[in-house]
This record gives sequence, structure tokens and C-alpha cells, in this order.
Amino acid sequence: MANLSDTIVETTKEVASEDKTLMELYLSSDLTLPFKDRRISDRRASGGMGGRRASDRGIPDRRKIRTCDMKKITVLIPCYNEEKGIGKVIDDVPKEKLAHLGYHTEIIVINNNSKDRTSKIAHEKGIRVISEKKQGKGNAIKTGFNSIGNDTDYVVMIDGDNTYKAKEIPRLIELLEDNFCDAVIGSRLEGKLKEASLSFSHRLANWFFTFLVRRFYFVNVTDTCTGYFAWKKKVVDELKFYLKSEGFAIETEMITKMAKLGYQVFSVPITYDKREGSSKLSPYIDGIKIVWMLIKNMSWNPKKRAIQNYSRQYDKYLDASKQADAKV
Ligand SMILES: Nc1nc2c(ncn2[C@@H]2O[C@H](COP(=O)(O)OP(=O)(O)OP(=O)(O)O)[C@@H](O)[C@H]2O)c(=O)[nH]1
Ligand SMILES: [Mg+2]
Repeated sequence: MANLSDTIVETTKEVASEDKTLMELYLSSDLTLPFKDRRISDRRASGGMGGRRASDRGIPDRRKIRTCDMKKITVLIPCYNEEKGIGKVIDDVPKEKLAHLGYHTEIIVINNNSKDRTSKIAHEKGIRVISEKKQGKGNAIKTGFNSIGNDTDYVVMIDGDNTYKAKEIPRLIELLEDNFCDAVIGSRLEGKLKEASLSFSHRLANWFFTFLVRRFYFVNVTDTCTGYFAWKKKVVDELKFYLKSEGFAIETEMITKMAKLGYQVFSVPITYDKREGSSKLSPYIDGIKIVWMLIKNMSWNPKKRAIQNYSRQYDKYLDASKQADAKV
């Protein structure tokens, strides 16, 4: 220790003319500190007094993000007999990375009469599980939307079969956080398709549906049948009142109705892997429902629909008040 003190004293004298403080000396040296001083070690970690701080380099400084300042992401996972994939999807959600970026994460599994261990696995991992009795992915998503807390800022939807990679969530959120758009979809066709993940016929059908959406709805997306979405919460709050699909046409319905509602939707490339467990999709029946949804929504008018809903509610209110008057 004596040697260390001597070195410091000597060096201090040497650089006194340069007007450096003792602390700066410690910071610029590789010497081990003879005492614990968090201010000094912290400064060293961030590159010294003259160095650029993490926040200056575009990296959020975790010490500066107070818990109350954090935003919240709610991740919805619709599941029907997904015991093989659900655990992996939950584990893959990058909670720590998102916390570092300033986000809390809540995961909600929407279980639809699964006969396997889907619900048990999610419970064991401490995840909130909601049961929806009406079968179908569309029904599950609508229930999920109605279960989101008001404290949520962004909503993510991802399948439970481990085809999409939850660790890519930050890539989708970035576009929303930057206000680049209101909703983001993960594109498999412009992303990384792992071996045997998407058959040629499914790829072809996707190209065709995507062409129709781009041509007739003017949405600049590259994969309309994807199961990976992220929205600003305000979009979900409006969109949920207009959704009717019970099954796999839900994605097409959401994209086309978002376009009609005037929201900006873009795609980002994602990874798509071979599914775990068996598929619930009926290619022909669901394909026809998707095409019908595309045709039907071309004449869909959200304003007219909103007025219709409002006048229906108003009629109900008038009926109720007439009945109340009759009783008096
Ligand atoms: N809650 C609920 N989820 C469902 C239902 N049907 C499908 N899902 C879920 O929706 C997601 C997509 O279903 P998949 O069977 O993977 O359909 P797909 O991804 O279009 O087709 P594949 O390429 O074969 O995987 C999965 O997480 C399913 O568990 C349902 O009736 N209820
Ligand atoms: Mg799937």
C-alpha cells in the first residue's frame, strides 16, 4: 500500500502543472484503488471524467431510468395445445434486455380449451393465463385485447408454437418508439426462413394475399399472414371494437382495418422457424376466409360503422329511459 501511495504522490506532483485533480489521476491510471469509492469506479466504468457517458452514446443509462418512468409492453400469446412450444416462447421474451431499454414486460397466455399441459407450463413460469371458451385464434386475440391493462404502452402478439422469436421484440418496438409508425408486423417473406419452416404453397399464398393488400389497401407490408405484430396501445384500443373474425382471418382483418382507420403499418424482417407440435390451420378453408375478408373489407367504412354503433347505443338508451318513464 505504501508503494501505491508513493506513486500517487509522485504522479500528483508531476502533473500539478496540468491542473489535474487526484480523482482524475485515479481515473486515468490503471491502479487498483486502495479504498472503495463508488463515484470513482462508476466514472471509470463510463470512460472517466473526460469520456463520453453511456447515454451520450445512445445507450440508455439504467441508473437514470426510475421504475416509475418505465413503459410497459404486454405480450399476448394465443395458444391451443402448444405444450411443446409455449415454454420456449415465454423463456425467449428478453425481459432483462427490455428492462435495460426502459420497459416492463407482462406476458399473457390466452388458452383456448387446450387438452395438454399448455396452461400448466405457463402457470409454472408465473405467467398470467386467461381462458377463452369460444374456439379460434380470433376469439383468443379479442379476449387478449380486452385484458390489457391501461398502464400498457405497447402490445405484442406472438404465436405459442415457437416459430417466431420473442427475442426479436425490441426490433418491432423500436419503430413504434421512434414514432415511425403505429403498428409493426414481422415479415417472414423478407426475413430469415429456417429450413422446412414455410412450405412453398404457403409462401405462394402469402405472396398473393400480400399483393392484394398492397394493391388495394395501399399498405406497405411484405407478409400479411404473419402471426407477429406490435402496436401502440391506442391502436388496439380502437381496433378491438371493429374485429369480428373468430379464426385465422384475424390477421388479415387487423391489417386491412388498420389501413382503413388510417394507421401507418410497416414490416420488419424476422426469423421464422419450424413449428413445435401440430398445426391448427386448415389451408383451404382458412385461405378462402382470408380472401373473403380481403374482398369484404374493401368497402368497409369505419366512420359509417362508428355512427351505426353510436346510434344503436342511443336507441337502446332511449328504449331504457322510455321503459323507466312508463314504470313511474
Ligand atoms: N387460443 C387459441 N389459439 C389458437 C387457436 N388456434 C390456433 N391458435 C394459436 O394461434 C397460433 C397460430 O396457429 P398455428 O396452428 O401455428 O397456425 P399458423 O402459424 O398459421 O400455421 P403453421 O405454419 O402450421 O404453424 C398458435 O399459437 C396456436 O396455438 C385457437 O383456437 N385458440
Ligand atoms: Mg404457427
